[in-house]
Amino acid sequence: MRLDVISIFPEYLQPLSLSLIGRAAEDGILDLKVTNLRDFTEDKHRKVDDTPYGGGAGMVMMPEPWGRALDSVRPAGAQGPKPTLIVPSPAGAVFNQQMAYELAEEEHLVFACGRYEGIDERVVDYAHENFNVIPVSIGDYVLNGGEVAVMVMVEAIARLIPGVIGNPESLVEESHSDLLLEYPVYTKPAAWRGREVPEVLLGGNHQRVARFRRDEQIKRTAARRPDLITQMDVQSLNRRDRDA
Ligand code: 6GU
Repeated sequence: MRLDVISIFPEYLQPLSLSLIGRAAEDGILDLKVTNLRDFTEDKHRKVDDTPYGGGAGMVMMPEPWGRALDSVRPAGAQGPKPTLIVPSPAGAVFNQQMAYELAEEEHLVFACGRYEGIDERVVDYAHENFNVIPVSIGDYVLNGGEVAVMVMVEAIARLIPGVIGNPESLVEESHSDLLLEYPVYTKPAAWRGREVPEVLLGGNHQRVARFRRDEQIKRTAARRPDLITQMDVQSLNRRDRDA
């Protein structure tokens, strides 16, 4: 997968070259490139923002540097499939595991990090000519810019790409892959500070273990994330009961 990030703070994205993601880049599974938006300014001060038309607080990112930066990633009139352009914004659709799965299938993802009060809306409009544009939020709170949100999304997406994670089986049972939260886990010692590991886990009866974990998942989800229970369809619950 090719992955481009455009930002006025490329140093913010440095951690992407560490850990599993960095290894994947070294192994050639990911082609990761961070671009400095200021490299596409043409004035002495490398200016990227200006005051908003209509007034109001803060500054708006100017269209010209963004237009040139996007053209550098995908030249206007280029042939072949459009890359997906993710525009991090608190006004976007909320990112979730389903989106991570879908984006992990893409050949080329581009992230356009806004700062200040946002990017001139005409940039997003223009970008539709060369990209599949998706404004995305990572939750209902406000960040200063898209960079931290991009780190979150890239980690969630990249780990789903074959070869990025050492043990692909760990992808199967994790929270949100099926709308139920993960069951609690325990390791040795069997008793610690007066607290014991649930007896069923010590026994080795695989069917009892599976049923115990399923029940814990449901209890935990109902207590912490009742909204997920509401989203869950009866069919998948029944399937789960039958298989347990
Ligand atoms: Cl993606 N960007 C910004 N600036 N703030 C956010 C966000 C994104 N998601 C939640 N808050």
